[in-house]
Amino acid sequence: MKAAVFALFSMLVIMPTTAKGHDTNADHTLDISDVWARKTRRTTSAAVYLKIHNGTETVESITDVSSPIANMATLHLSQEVDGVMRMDMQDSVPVPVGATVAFEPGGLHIMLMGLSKPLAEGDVFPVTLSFEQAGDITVYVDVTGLSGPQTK
Ligand SMILES: [Cu+2]
Repeated sequence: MKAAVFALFSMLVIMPTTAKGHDTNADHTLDISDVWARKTRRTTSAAVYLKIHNGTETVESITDVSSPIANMATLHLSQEVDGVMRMDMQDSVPVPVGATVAFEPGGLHIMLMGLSKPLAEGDVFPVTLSFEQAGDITVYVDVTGLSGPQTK
């Protein structure tokens, strides 16, 4: 079971390499990359981060998110308001043509509530993003240590 999930994840890692070269505009696709979440000690909540590049010729917007490992998934935006950090639920997140929208710590994230188990480093689990035009796209989340992805 775990091997099957990992195989799917490997496919996902390979796909973006075939779609390299956004400059050429050869790929008219939504490119979702760098999908990760920090490990958690509890099952209360987790935040998922990723990048979305809109290589299509239509304005996109994420209207919904879900994951089989969470009771609830929502689009959240962390921001500082009057010196206090707060999280606001977003009904949708626009992804303009040619733009890359980054979900990253301190900003946009997918908030998962009520996990079926704590996230352990090395886990891989699916999250589905619903786009206004492209429909549902499922990506696989790579669970990292507390310091996030090691890119160096
Ligand atoms: Cu949140």
